[in-house]
Amino acid sequence: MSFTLPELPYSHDALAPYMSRETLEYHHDKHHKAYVDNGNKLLAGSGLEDKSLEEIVKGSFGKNAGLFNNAGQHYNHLHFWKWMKPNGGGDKLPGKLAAKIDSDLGGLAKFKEDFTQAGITQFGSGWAWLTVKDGKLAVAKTPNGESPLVHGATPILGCDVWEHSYYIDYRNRRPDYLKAFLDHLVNWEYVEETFAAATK
Ligand code: MN3
Repeated sequence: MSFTLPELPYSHDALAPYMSRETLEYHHDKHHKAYVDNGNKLLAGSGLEDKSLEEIVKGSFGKNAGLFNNAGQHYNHLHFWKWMKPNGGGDKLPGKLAAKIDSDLGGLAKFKEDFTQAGITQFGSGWAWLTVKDGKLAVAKTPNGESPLVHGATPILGCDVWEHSYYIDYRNRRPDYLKAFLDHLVNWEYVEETFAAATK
């Protein structure tokens, strides 16, 4: 396979004021594009050319750092754009997912608290995650471009806490960015979709 930069599923203005046009122009059009371009260069000759993206991420982890960083970030960002939507967030979750968050994570309020803490306490660049592992939901964090995939889990929601994701709109206020992400941006229908795929 080769990596391709997807179109955003909404216009560059659609997530404002919580995520601005300028942030999406840099983040999607430049940062994600660089992961795609560099990933394609590093994929050539790696021996993983005929694998799926998930297999490339898992197969390069700990073995080919350059390819792993770019393929991992490509995978993470492919989903990140879809994990957001205009007028997203809030407390209205699809029923099955809401019930699972109640039973595995102690309810939505507790989940939001733990997810926010994961994002705040990720030192330097990385991601906060909601994952499915062995049929159970868990909150996690990873450094840099690392994905829960390499820890045997499937991410069903992720928030990019690299500075390129929030510094234009929030400066150093990462907690405010995480709150806006949960309150106004999360596409819970897409989270439900990835949850259903991960648990079937
Ligand atoms: Mn990013």
